[in-house]
Amino acid sequence: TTIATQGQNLAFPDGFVWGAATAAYQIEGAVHEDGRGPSIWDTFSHAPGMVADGHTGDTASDHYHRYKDDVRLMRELGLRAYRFSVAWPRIQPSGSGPANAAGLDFYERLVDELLAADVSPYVTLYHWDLPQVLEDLGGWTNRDTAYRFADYAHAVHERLGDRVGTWMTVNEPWVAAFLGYGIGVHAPGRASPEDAFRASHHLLLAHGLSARALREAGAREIALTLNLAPVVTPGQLNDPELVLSAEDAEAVNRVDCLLNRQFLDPALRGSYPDPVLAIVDRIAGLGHIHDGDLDAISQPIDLLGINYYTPCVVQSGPGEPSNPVYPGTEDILFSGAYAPTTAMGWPIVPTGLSQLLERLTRDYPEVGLLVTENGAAFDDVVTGERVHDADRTAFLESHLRAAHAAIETGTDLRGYLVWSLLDNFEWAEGYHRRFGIVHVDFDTQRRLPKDSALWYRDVIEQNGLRRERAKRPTLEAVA
Ligand code: PNW
Repeated sequence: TTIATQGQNLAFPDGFVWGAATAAYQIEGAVHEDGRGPSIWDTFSHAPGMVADGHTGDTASDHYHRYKDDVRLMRELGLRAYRFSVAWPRIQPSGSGPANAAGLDFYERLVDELLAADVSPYVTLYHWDLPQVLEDLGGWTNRDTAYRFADYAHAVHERLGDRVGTWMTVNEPWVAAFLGYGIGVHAPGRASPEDAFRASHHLLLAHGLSARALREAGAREIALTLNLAPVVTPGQLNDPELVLSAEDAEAVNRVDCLLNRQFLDPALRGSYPDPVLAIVDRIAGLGHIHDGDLDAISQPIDLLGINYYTPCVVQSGPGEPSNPVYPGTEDILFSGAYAPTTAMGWPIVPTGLSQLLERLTRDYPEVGLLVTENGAAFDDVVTGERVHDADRTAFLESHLRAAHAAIETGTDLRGYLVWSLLDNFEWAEGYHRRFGIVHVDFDTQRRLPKDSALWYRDVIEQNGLRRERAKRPTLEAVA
């Protein structure tokens, strides 16, 4: 059968990078193997009450043992790139000192398997699994952690640099700092706005110091990956041209500074925006921002990685309750359900992606852009040998159309990576939230490509979207 999709045929630029993404703690399992040390996510997930139903990453999607099957799936889907993260505690079990050869061996095997399958490895160096020993010394609130991170980055590059072209330093420092240290719903589970701002700066410093080390070692392409979102009022969702009251404009700007520009400006312009400095000064003081830090943080980078899921909707007026994830916004109201949502409760707003890409192009024109994560959790149902996840396909298609619209207006978008290749450990939600385009049965570890994966395979093969889909066979499950 052919499946009709809406709208026109859309071709993407030649060489557009189609791929998918994962992260070490979310898929690997094998937490005690080959000398891996504990990370803050082992500690956090094993602490009672922190993750839904007490789920942990002990086994996860068992990718550590099944990476060959997983790479075969990637080849069958035609992925050109695979973004994965290296687990710091596999490389330095206690966060510093000589590299653990067995840990590096695993990633070397994975990279070689990817290259043999003609899939380019895109390596993230930090996707939230800080070695527990470093947390015991203060974690990201300790400036020294940034220096330890640069050493670790250097060690990974030394082994894989001849085969890996694209290096992503730190994934989503906002989430790591404000969910991990600010409100404690992520590891390490601390709830202190002051700690969050210190952690945030040190994560940026870790980015800058590691970018410098990677550059000196000859890395080809260096990126920072941020969770970014357009910040708008409820009225602007329907009418982007709406003129805001002075109070709403100030509320929008303040939240935009905390969520987006707190990271974009230091990395790409070498400065913090004034509203951020004012809030940091009031809550944490500025003593942790040393002379020279912003020079280190603003190392030239080649790519900005964008993780986009949903916009951030705010207006002036007392927050009820105020949103502690954004310290210094007690007088701002955050809104939730203004559009149909995914299983995460995140409203689906594809135009947010085109808006975001166009804004980045306007305000930070120097850096190339790559969507490093976009995707959705839905309550998938396995029916026989299929998962008919039409909702996920619609989500991905609408966001690709938005990405294409931004390209047409001049955005230098180099590629698009779906979050995620596989169903996996969704942090505080455990295994209850499925983001994969490939279904994982967590009892048997069987992989079954969902309909969205088959659709994505066609998109990649066509280098874009077509009105009609060709008739092609489904993919076999992998036991
Ligand atoms: C990202 N928020 O996390 C991560 O990079 C992935 O590891 C994760 O699985 C994916 O998105 C889906 O959640 C986020 O609360 C977690 O704004 C939380 C937020 C944003 C991103």
